[in-house]
Amino acid sequence: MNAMMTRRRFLSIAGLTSLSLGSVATLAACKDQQPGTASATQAAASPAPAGATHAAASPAPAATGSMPGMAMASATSGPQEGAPIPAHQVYDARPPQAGPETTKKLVLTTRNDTAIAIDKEVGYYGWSFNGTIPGPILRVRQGDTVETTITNKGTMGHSIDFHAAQTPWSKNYQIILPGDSFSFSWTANHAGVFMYHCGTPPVLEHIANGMYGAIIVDPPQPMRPAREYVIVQSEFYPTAGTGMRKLDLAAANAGNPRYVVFNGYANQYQETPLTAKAGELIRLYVVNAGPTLWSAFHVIGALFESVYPSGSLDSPLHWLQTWSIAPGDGAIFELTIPDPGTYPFVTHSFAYTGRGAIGLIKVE
Ligand SMILES: [Cu+2]
Repeated sequence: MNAMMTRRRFLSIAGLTSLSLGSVATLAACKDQQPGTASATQAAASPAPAGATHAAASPAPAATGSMPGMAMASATSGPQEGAPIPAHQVYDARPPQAGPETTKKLVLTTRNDTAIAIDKEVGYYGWSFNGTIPGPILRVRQGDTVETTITNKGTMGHSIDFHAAQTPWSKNYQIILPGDSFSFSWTANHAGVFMYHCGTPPVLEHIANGMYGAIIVDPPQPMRPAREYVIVQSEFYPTAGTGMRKLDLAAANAGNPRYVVFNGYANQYQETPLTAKAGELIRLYVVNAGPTLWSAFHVIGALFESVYPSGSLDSPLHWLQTWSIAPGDGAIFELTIPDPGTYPFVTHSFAYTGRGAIGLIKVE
């Protein structure tokens, strides 16, 4: 691991960070959901100016032991398995709009105390950005400067990795210790939809536990008006049984999830369908957070008028039936559904479809 940051170098960067944080006057409206509350309200991450709540940087904790971020998951400590699960709130799949300002301020908080429901009987002690799984939907415009501040309110080291960014991993994606904040800027050079996630080793555990989300980068010329939704596919690997569960690390390593879900909860858009009007253009921004399985994204009863592979706007393909999205990738789907009715969206990888990866689009 000689490429990883040394503690000395990390503390050096953390020190610089705490100096720079004072200039972060206005922060994004990324509502930080508190522990114990339901998981899934979208922490609207539009870089809107309101809601400056995360400006203060906590002092760095005293250095003890070695790299907290390298610690293994706390799957055997902390809250107890079998406890009652929290109420679920439907994750709002509607993306925020990007504001007109060319400098966007994003504020993300990492946590280890995000208790969520995965279905009606099973909950999970997850880790998160801003207290929801997935984290907030972020949206900026191509060319924007994105001033990002990560505050670690967790119990171990966390980090950030924006797939939308071209920025040095060795400087900006390194481990942030509990209690610390870190700020850096990057330029959104390419439009599309991208994953963001925690990249702290073991990355499998940080993603499996919920540390991911989607960021949309709009092109300079806006895409056609459409009914837009963001769908993040991911896997959960809870231990067997009902009530609150923790990570089953063996299952995660085997790539054998109990659940494959859209936006953090099994089948949630069956009970609360996404909606559209007949003949209306629908645009789905889909990210496959994994951590391990591919998504075979498909809408039953419809074809994709356009698919933008990997979220890239340069080379759309037309009239496709199913599109494969690798873990860590995204794609934009445009479709128009001419007839009213109910149209399921699934991963067409059917060993996993029944584990929670079915939603509905209700067309009226
Ligand atoms: Cu993490």
